[in-house]
Amino acid sequence: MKLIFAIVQDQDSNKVIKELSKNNFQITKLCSTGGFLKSGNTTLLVGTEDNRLDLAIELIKKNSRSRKQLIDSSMLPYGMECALPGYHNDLTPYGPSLSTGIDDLEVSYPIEVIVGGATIFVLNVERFAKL
Ligand code: 2BA
Repeated sequence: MKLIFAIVQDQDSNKVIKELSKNNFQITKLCSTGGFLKSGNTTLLVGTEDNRLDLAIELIKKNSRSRKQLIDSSMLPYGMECALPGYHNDLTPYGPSLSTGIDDLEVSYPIEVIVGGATIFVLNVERFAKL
């Protein structure tokens, strides 16, 4: 038996749950928060027999979309924007901070992040019981 942890966007969660349920998967829905964007997402726990694992993953994949999200650079830890894919200095003409000689003036700008489809982890289940 396997346990799937599927992290999906809140907007997709109802559709994913509906399709999994239609196919007789049992699901536990948890409200979760992404560590990077610090915004809500949904984590689904799905316990399944090994021979139905691929079907579950296919249904999760089919019903999860990736989306662009804009975040403010000031929300990132200092220097983190350089690690983002697509980061170029010319997008940020003043850099993350501008030295004024008096105080450091923070200049913030929008950063585009692509979130999802779904992030999944599959674990082997040692024991499953309903007591
Ligand atoms: P968040 O941590 O809020 O991340 C949202 C999106 O931000 C990620 O989308 C990714 O595109 C970007 N991102 C995250 N960390 C980054 C970093 N250090 N540098 C640059 N960009 C970064 P997804 O990869 O689709 O992940 C969506 C959500 O799935 C994540 O939300 C997190 O809750 C979960 N997740 C993804 N990978 C995970 C992992 N290895 N372990 C645990 N949770 C994970």
